[in-house]
Amino acid sequence: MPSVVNSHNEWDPLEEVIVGRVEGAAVPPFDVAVKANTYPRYWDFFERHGGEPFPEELVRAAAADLDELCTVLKGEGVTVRRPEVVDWSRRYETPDFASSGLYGAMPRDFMMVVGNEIIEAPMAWRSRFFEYRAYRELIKDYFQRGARWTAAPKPTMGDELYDADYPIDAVEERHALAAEGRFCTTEFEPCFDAADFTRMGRDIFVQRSQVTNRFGIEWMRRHLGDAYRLQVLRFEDPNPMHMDATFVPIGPGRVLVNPERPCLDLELFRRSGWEILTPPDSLIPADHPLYMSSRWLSMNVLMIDERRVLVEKHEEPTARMFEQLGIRPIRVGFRNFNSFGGSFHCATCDVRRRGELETYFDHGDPA
Ligand code: DAV
Repeated sequence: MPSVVNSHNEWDPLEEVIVGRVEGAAVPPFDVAVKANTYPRYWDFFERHGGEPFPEELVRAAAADLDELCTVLKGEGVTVRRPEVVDWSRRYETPDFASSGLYGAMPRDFMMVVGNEIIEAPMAWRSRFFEYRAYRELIKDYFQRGARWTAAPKPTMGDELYDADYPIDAVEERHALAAEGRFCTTEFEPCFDAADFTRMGRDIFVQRSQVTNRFGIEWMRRHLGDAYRLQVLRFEDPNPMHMDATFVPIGPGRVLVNPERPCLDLELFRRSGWEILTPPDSLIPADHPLYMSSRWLSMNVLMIDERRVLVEKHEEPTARMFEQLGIRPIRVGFRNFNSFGGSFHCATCDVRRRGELETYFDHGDPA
């Protein structure tokens, strides 16, 4: 009997998926880590509204986008599950810090499925410390039906996890710091968001980012053990947070690479005969609110299988690229949701894809 939780890569036929919920979303209190990953244009908004619920009309419109996504997924034969609705504006205090929450809109950030195991990420933003609360009912159910369940070590998220000298206001300086591997999180304790990882069978890739430190990567490496190779990829990106608008596999042997964030470690992909594709620029209008992401959400796609992909309905150049690759784009309106910092890949976590653990790379190992 195949496990109820089974996913080894980003493209096998999708059978069951968790789609996030934006109801109850709150503006995160504006601290170092939030500032390091948001754009100056919105700093005033965070300063004023940190801790408050997100404006109701934005939430309502984004929730409608998610409902439409669920309808489309069901129409494609996929089972859809949803997390709990939580009031994320509630304040909390631990022995190490005080904050309020963010949302349960991005299951991709919080959980990672590797084979039949669900791994809960420790996260790095204080506003995301309790994000697991939205997913516990779902994960308990998957566990009861046979899945393995691991929660990575909970960080304290005390002051030591954040670099007090990180040049928060000097956005230009971040390029040089990123090249040195320095970001706003320190190596005090492991931290990571699940979206900094991408799964391609026995090979799993990760980036050091503002929210994923080397300690967290090393935890994952040892946890995964010998059956997997976890490899760090480097990008020219001053502000990395999550790999899924930077480096996005769309099938065995094909990966989209963000042209503004060149990958410095493509050798394995080249040697293994992978096609390295440059996606077209996004058509998100310059004045469209994007509180927590860049405009590259156009490449944050979800593969339903190797021949079907979800594409935002205004992103015609992206849809055409997929058509030329022989992949049918399924167009869904998602602009309102985009304002919360993600698109289809962020908003979902594939719990079950029909397929087995395979190797897609030539490691040049002796026969
Ligand atoms: O700004 O390109 C998008 C992904 C966030 N979960 C960006 C990152």
